[in-house]
Amino acid sequence: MTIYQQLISQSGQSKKSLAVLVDPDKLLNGDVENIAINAAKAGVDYFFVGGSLLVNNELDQCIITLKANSKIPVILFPGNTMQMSRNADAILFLSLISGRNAEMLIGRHVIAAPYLKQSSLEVISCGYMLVDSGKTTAVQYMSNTVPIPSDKLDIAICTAMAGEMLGMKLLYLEAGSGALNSVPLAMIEQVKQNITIPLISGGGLRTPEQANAAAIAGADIIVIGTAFEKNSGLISEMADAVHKASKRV
Ligand code: 1GP
Repeated sequence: MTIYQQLISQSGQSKKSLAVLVDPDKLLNGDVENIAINAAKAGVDYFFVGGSLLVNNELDQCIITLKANSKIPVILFPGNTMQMSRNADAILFLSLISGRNAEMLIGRHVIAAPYLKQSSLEVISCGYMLVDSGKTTAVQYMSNTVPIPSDKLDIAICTAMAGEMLGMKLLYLEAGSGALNSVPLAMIEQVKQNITIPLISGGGLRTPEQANAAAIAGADIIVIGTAFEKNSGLISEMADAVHKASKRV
């Protein structure tokens, strides 16, 4: 089964997943090892690996360490075309559909396509929607795009609908790593009600209660990174909070 087939099957059964975001620049190799061990114990579903700007060339080592210490699938979550690695299992092929920067909508993808074609990475197209979070985030600055205002639910809904109609396999509602405010629950709820593909959400989720609420609102995958950078012991509580939002059938 491919990772995407697994995602579709879980979303169809209203099973919620936790993805731990690992930014190789923010962690030492020992920290990555701890995260992998704690995540495996906690039953974490996915690792997302990447960052808005990586300067330390630690991406491959980070993935190797995650894989050496767990069987959790590693999905690239690239901030740019430098962040590709054959050691990962899959890549979120992100098109920044909330913005109007052609490079982020299709330009970088043209550059990445031949590499991806030759690799064995599973390529999963993903409509990436940046939502205003109260301050300028790294992704907003680096992508040179304007986020969707957090109170404009109609814009978020129509953007998500257009993304699905264009053939995106996933949608990602993103407040940005370390966001002041996470994506409003009403926005997650409304977007989910208007699409049929799985929904990812993350950015600024710091407590198990917040993660649980975002999953109940409709996110199929909750992504958390910053909260684990200082305390990887929090992973098991967060995983429980997300998993318990699954509907019992
Ligand atoms: C960023 O949504 C993720 O793309 C995770 O954000 O680091 O704030 O948890 P945090």
